[in-house]
Amino acid sequence: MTSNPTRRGVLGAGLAAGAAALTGRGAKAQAADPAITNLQPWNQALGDGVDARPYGSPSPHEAHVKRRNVEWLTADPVSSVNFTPLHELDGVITPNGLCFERHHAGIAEVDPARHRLMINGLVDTPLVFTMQDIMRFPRENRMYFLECAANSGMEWRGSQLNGCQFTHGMIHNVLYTGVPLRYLLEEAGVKTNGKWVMPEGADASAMTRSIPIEKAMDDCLVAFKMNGEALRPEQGYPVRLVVPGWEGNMWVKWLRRLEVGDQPWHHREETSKYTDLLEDGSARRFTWVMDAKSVITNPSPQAPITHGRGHTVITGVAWSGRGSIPRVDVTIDGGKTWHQARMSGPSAEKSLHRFYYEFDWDGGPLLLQSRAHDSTGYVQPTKDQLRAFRGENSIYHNNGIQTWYVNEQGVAENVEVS
Ligand SMILES: Nc1nc2c(c(=O)[nH]1)N[C@H]1C(S)=C(S)[C@@H](COP(=O)(O)O)O[C@H]1N2
Ligand SMILES: [Mo]
Repeated sequence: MTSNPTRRGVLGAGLAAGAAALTGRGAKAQAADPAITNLQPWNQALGDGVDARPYGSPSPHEAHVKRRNVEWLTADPVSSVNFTPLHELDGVITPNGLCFERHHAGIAEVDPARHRLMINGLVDTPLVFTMQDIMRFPRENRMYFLECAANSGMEWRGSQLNGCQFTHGMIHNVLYTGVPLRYLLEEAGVKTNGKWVMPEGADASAMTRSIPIEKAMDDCLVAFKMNGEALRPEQGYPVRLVVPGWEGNMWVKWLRRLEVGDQPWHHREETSKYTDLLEDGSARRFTWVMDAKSVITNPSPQAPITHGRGHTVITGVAWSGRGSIPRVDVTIDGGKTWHQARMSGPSAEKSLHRFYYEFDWDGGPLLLQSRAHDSTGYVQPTKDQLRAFRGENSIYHNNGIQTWYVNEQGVAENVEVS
């Protein structure tokens, strides 16, 4: 392994003595750098006071860090999707303002005082909760990824979109505060023939999905906070369903009703779109769990290597709907040799994990890939392995290994190797 994360120079101190060790990371011997010798505007004037920014926002220098959509992907921006800028983020939490959005009828602007959550169907006592009622149940804090089943869906037939924001950005990872769905269902009393739960949204699409009662009683949350603050309107304010590890479509936003039934309902969405086509033209109707997946976020097409050869940090994210990610492998030569990446940050079930691989770039072309292993022992497949049993007609559940080609200039491109 060329990587040696313990070989650590101290930037800004002992430059002469440390020069040899530091050159690989780009630090220069002390010189007349105007960034050091000149006074900067921020050195010379008082800044804003504490009353200027009652709700803070990022530095203007970070204005390029934003959700983006792909205009040709959908007919209009109301029933559409935008993408999380994964290549601009680090750690495992997605900041609230950067969580990708997927709406079928735009963002519902709900007044929490007039919002109600109803439970009906096969229950002993149909109930109606106000937001205040919901918040009187014991709540829990849990971190989960939400991935749209269509994430990477444009890549089934070959590499298409040039950036991990677009190939993998239909995912976000949030610390939710919410009430276990089980508590609300138990309050209503599910009848013995109640086998399915249908959540319904309060937006104009009135989205519904069928969830088996076992999952509803297991780890689902009725969540009202994300990363400590109220849900954003884009993410379902004031309340959304959290269905850990399962496809994003089931995580109904602006949740207004939970119906309990004895069989799954027929939904427009799931039957027409959220169904996986197989090679022989048949469809598998229920694919709920998101299998293990990973992607290198840096370098990547929107985040080239700009520092030249020498010490280089590769990083990315990995996740699994079936558990945690104990291990990620990284290759820089298209899979000839694999290196075990370094994991850093919390390792929670059904949540994003962060990995790093540090190496000395010789300036030659690279073929970068990452491969996730989850806690069940499952290993992320190649795209060819996936196509072998799912065919090329699929759209959903593409968890194949992603390749970035990096040229001598450090420019990265979405490619496929086989
Ligand atoms: N009420 C409602 N819930 C919804 C949707 C919707 O359009 N309406 N879209 C679903 C889909 S397809 C996905 S992938 C996720 C996206 O959640 P997000 O917008 O927080 O990223 O919400 C799901 N819940
Ligand atoms: Mo979705």
